[in-house]
Amino acid sequence: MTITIHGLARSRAIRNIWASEELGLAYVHNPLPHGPEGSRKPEFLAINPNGRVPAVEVDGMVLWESLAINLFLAKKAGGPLAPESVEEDGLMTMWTMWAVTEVEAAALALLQNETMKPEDQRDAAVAAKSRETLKVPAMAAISSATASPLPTSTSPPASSTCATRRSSTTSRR
Ligand SMILES: N[C@@H](CCC(=O)N[C@@H](CS)C(=O)NCC(=O)O)C(=O)O
Repeated sequence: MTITIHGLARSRAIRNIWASEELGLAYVHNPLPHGPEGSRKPEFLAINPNGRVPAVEVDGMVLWESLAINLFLAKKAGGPLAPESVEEDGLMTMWTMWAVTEVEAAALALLQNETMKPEDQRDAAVAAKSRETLKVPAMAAISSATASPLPTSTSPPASSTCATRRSSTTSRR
């Protein structure tokens, strides 16, 4: 399998880099910067017309949306991270959709307003509201090791933000 992952490691591309590492897949990482010099260049818009990273190319097939990419990679690679049944596939899709629709926005707002932004630009009210939003019952369920249907995992290889830019192309593995 030939995989190219476009997008800075400090972006949602980290999800695909992390998944590839967990799956033991070789990949080429193109740390494409955001904006006119990178994600909005015509060459990249031909890959992802949304102008956002990540996008991946797998054996000539193009995929974007970081979590859809991860589900694809898990299934394509097979092994312990792939679903063993339609039922398990359903659970993987359910938790993935839940993460992106119910958790991501509040988690990002909390992260930005508690750690990522310069202190004088942080909004404590937004952080507090985000923290409340994240207190959904399912969050408590996955916090409990015994109640969790999710496998334990290693730590991510790098912090995930959308903040910095790099420009070189690097090969992994
Ligand atoms: N739902 C998309 C979100 C992609 C996204 O917002 N990516 C950000 C980086 S984390 C981006 O490309 N920002 C640059 C831009 O919008 O120009 C995914 O999960 O892949």
